[in-house]
Amino acid sequence: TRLILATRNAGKVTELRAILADAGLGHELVGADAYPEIPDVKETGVTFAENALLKAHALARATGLPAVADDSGLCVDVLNGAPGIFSARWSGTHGDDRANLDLLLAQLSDIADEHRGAHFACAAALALPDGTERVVEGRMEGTLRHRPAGTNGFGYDPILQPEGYDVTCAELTPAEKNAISHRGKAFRALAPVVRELLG
Ligand code: ITT
Ligand code: NA
Repeated sequence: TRLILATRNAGKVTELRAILADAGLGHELVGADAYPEIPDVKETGVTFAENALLKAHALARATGLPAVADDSGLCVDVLNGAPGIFSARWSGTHGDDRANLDLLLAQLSDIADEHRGAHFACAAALALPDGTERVVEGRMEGTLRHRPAGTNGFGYDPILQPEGYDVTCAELTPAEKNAISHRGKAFRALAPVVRELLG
């Protein structure tokens, strides 16, 4: 069966292909880029789960195929969970990873190491054309560096140091990141649900 990856974020697509293949999912994974005529859904939800479901349903409805979606972000303790669902557009320009990261670092410049706790969160949603839906969540706890380090990954990876590590997510290999990441945890939990519903 074909399974649509309802995301236009290239970093996510790369990670999802590896995570879902490692989880033993035999489905043909088709990126949303294969459907350029389908407009992006407005992310009007107030939680990661709501937005992930909105994205998955939009693609499933428009294509008639099952779709999985990811809504994710960085939640900073001292900012009461911001940027959160606004992570991709924190600087005002959607998807400008460098501007988003630079703004966040500037906002946290006075915050001492012991108060720089944060986590990545991911909601992984599955939607079928008939309206069936499932959603699961994953987290990765860590602390925020004062300066970016590393070139792997995407988004805020260069400033998040996972708990128990002395490197940033951008200094991990893709396999190392996927093994401990919010996205890895969420989609490894979703994989058996996909198998159960799609066969
Ligand atoms: P789609 O909606 O098309 O999937 P998007 O980038 O707009 O793409 P989100 O609204 O879920 O997706 O925003 C996710 C943002 O959170 C992303 O742009 C990064 O800034 C951040 N983020 C999420 N997961 C991350 C990760 O594993 N590493 C670094 N940053 C991450
Ligand atoms: Na979002």
